[in-house]
Amino acid sequence: QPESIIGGKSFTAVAVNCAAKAGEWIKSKVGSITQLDTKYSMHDLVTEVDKGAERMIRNLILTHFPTHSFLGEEGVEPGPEASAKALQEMSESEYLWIVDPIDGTTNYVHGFPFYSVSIALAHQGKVIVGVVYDPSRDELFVAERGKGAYVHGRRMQVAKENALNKSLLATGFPADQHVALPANMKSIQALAPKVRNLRVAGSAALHLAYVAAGRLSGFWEYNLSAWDIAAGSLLVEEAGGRMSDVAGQPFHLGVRNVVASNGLVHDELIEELRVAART
Ligand code: 2AM
Ligand code: CA
Ligand code: CA
Ligand code: CA
Repeated sequence: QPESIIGGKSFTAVAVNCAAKAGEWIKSKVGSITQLDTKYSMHDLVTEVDKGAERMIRNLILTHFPTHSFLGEEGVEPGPEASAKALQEMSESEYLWIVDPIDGTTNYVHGFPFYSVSIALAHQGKVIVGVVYDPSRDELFVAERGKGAYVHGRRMQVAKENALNKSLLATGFPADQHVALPANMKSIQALAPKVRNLRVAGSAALHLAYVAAGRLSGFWEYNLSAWDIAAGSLLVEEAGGRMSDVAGQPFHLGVRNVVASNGLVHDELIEELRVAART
């Protein structure tokens, strides 16, 4: 891992430090949640650990960079358009930190060890630093724009599979039971016979990190928010992969229906999702 990627007091060093500290604290609280609330729907959980971790990260970041803006999942009004609204409000920010303190809260609450801390820094709307930390496995995924993506110092590269029938893919079950969930059930039904297998492991940020690491050839999910995907999108791009929306249009932080891949299976995946949506 080149010195520059986490050297000194750089943005990346602060992001890594926050993710490690918050992750360690989150992990120490596994099994001792005292307050479990629902937010927008019964599928939308939040604990005191989500809120405490976000506060910890926010304080650390703003201590280092008091002029920067901060967008965290637990700092906005919940709802389907929460992320779009916040991005709109913060569109003037030169430096914007985008944080999901626990991505995979449902897993966390149930002791299923697949959740992550996601921290990204965007400069004029473009992600320049992305860190995803998996406390259960102590895996730290780090990317800096133009400098590659690393897992614990080892350079990551996306998977080499060039067809869906040789690919392991992941997706997510959206919380919206009316439109997005039925739509993705159709996609799953269409894709399942065409791929080697599918996983739905419950953390979008970690799924993206796994695409970057070459453990998955692709991932798609509907109704995501900026904090789910900001850090992971840079991991994927810097590992040589491709990000887009579900129609194959260019990725940006406002995209909600996200497709990520190793690049080689991207068009095939988009085409299958398009066909599934028409049936
Ligand atoms: P979370 O754990 O931070 O809420 C799993 O499919 C993905 O969906 C996770 O990234 C999870 O993030 C997110 N998710 C869970 N509940 C959600 C909801 N009600 N609305 C939007 N995204 C949600
Ligand atoms: Ca949530
Ligand atoms: Ca999330
Ligand atoms: Ca979260």
